[in-house]
Amino acid sequence: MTSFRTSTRLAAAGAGLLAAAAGVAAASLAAALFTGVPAPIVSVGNAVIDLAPPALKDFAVEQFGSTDKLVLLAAIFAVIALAAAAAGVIGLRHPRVAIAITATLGVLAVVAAATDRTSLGSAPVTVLPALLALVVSIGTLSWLLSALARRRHAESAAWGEPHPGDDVGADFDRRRFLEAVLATGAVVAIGGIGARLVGPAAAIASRKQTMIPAAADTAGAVPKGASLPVRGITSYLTDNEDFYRIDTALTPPDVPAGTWSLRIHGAVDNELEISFADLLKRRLVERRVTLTCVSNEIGGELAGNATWTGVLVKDLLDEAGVRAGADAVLSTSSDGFTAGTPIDALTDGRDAMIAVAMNGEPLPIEHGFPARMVVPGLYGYVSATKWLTDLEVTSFSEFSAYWTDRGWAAQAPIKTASRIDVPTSFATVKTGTVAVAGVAWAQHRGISKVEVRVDNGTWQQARLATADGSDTWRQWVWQWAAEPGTHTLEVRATDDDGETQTSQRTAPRPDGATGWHGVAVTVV
Ligand SMILES: Nc1nc2c(c(=O)[nH]1)N[C@H]1C(S)=C(S)[C@@H](COP(=O)(O)O)O[C@H]1N2
Ligand SMILES: [Mo]
Repeated sequence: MTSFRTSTRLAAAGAGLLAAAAGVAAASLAAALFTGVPAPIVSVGNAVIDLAPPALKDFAVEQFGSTDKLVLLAAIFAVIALAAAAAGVIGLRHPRVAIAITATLGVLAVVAAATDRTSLGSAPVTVLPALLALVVSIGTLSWLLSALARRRHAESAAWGEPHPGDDVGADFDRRRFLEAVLATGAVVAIGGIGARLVGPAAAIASRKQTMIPAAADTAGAVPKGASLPVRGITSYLTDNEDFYRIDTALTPPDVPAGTWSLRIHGAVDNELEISFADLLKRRLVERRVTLTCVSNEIGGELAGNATWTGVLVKDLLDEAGVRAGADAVLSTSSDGFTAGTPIDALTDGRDAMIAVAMNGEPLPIEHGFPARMVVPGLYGYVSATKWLTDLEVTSFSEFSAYWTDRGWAAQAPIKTASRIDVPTSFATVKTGTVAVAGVAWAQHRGISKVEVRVDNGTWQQARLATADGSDTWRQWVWQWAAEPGTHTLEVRATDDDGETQTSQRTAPRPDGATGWHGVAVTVV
């Protein structure tokens, strides 16, 4: 039995890592060169997202919120790195096993690419980058391993078979191996940087050229008094950069406006196919609407308030002529995500729209460029389809949508919620008057009252900021005469129907969390 020096084993592990990196980088660059084709590593991520048990997904969203995708990608990279390094070390003795491990990773990538719901490429183009990854990583690994092995064999031949315990790899051809490493490193760098530079290139370029005409029906100015002058309170309007992001697309689909169209079909009299230019010619309305994710925990941050510009869904449905009997619209994204929305919510006079702008700019790519739905009063997963391409007028009994397939309710109006922004949990504040403040929302019903209590005492009414319609959140503030000690502060809101938030704590699944938000603070 021969053994290898640690340095040889490290070199072999490095060879494995490098070979995998070369495959991933080359494939990412190849994918970036085609519009709408995800990198294989992204397809693997999308497969994990779709296959993961709902409980794991809930956990990921709860723990990592809008950064869940980075965490997932990091985890996938870590798994590949471990397998690749192991393949390198095993390859010192068993090159065929090393190739088999690498091939297995490659085949998984090919399968993930072939079944990626987010891919917009034709079938052969979609799997091309993954096939490239397979070929490049196997080729590179064989090459690097042979560079490691060559000198060894040369020496064995010169000095005869190694004796048990000999360190045969001690003197592998460092120069040749180093050359191979450098050459592979160059491939990794060029591929990696190239893929970064190209990105969702078509959509980015298209977004730069997109001009959204002024809305015929504007939102008007934000009422004076809708923003309270309290330090640390959530700002009334959310900047695009700060807006929470939740979706199942590991990288946003690359959809240029020029090739985009919206199909409206199903139980309608006239099927419509509307280009982006045609959509912009219709009557544009501008509205402030607060979006909320059903996964938001009590006190959570998965809500944001923006000014949206778009075409009312009702106008488009009127144009198409909805037939009697339909009770739902199934919206589909270019990335395969689907949502089922009650027709009532789209036609009862609320400002449900196909949005093309967010806070005065074309939709950011991550928020649905070129077009998405926005429906006041419903959680995002049943209404706010991004990268929207298809509306089918149908019935709830006829389909199940992406998240209803995974244990979430088919219908999900937003539940009344309130949050204490300041003081933050476990903050230390000074004795005296302390502003306790935050936001409350009950979209499309409106907030009529917010109350705060200290240490389970009597409920005290907070001052509400000026209302800005019923579809947005509302800031509130209560001046607390804080006395030394540790205290708990709790908040509850009442909507315009007179319903007060229940104290009963429930988890987000299946249709939104309930319970009161509380913070513990120390007064000194
Ligand atoms: N295509 C697509 N649209 C989607 C989703 C998605 O996963 N894919 N997620 C929905 C959910 S769960 C929410 S809460 C909102 C979030 O919108 P935002 O990311 O712009 O905040 O988008 C909705 N639209
Ligand atoms: Mo969501």
